[in-house]
Amino acid sequence: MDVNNVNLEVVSGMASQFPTTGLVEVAFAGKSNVGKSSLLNTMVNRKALARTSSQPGKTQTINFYNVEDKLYLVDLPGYGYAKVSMEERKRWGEFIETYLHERIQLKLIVLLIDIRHSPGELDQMMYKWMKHHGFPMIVVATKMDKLKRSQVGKHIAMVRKGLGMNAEDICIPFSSITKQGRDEIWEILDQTLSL
Ligand SMILES: Nc1nc2c(ncn2[C@@H]2O[C@H](COP(=O)(O)OP(=O)(O)O)[C@@H](O)[C@H]2O)c(=O)[nH]1
Ligand SMILES: [Mg+2]
Repeated sequence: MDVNNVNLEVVSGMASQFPTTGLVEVAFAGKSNVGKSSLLNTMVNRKALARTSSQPGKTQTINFYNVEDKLYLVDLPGYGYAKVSMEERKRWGEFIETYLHERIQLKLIVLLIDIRHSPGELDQMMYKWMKHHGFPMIVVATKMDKLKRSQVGKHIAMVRKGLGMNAEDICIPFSSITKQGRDEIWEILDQTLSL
């Protein structure tokens, strides 16, 4: 898709603030600092629309980016940030769960995993939980520019195995630096959403 118009339409801290336009949605989930905001920016050809941070754990809101009045890209708060209290963690879990369960317009979840490391326990939990509930999802393995090209295949296999992905499940290597993987992800969105 050609993206010219995109804007952060809704920043929500509670479900009553979610948009009511009915546009289809694609949500980005993953550990804090895995590269969700960077992926979002790359998808819409913007440098700093979604704010990226080298300090993890900042975003606790669910942010809806309106793309061409055709869909929302939805930036979910990252999980696994050590310096949050149990109380905050619980609130985070409930908020995300509410979002995932309530949105009938949610057509695809993109789960981000850092290509350099084996998926952690929280990644595995997230993946299993989403699979269990039957959400359509793909995995994007971020920061592939940090690996030698010759290492990419091995690391994708590691991510797939770590999450217990089936052969037909999709896992795309991606870099927000080189933009590798961007077109492939858009192709999947175009197909899934019939844009
Ligand atoms: N080398 C490299 N760094 C990345 C990539 N994606 C994100 N980063 C960096 O990782 C940090 C966290 O990225 P961010 O998008 O804010 O992660 P978020 O917390 O998941 O939204 C930032 O310093 C980004 O510049 C990537 O593909 N390659
Ligand atoms: Mg972010």
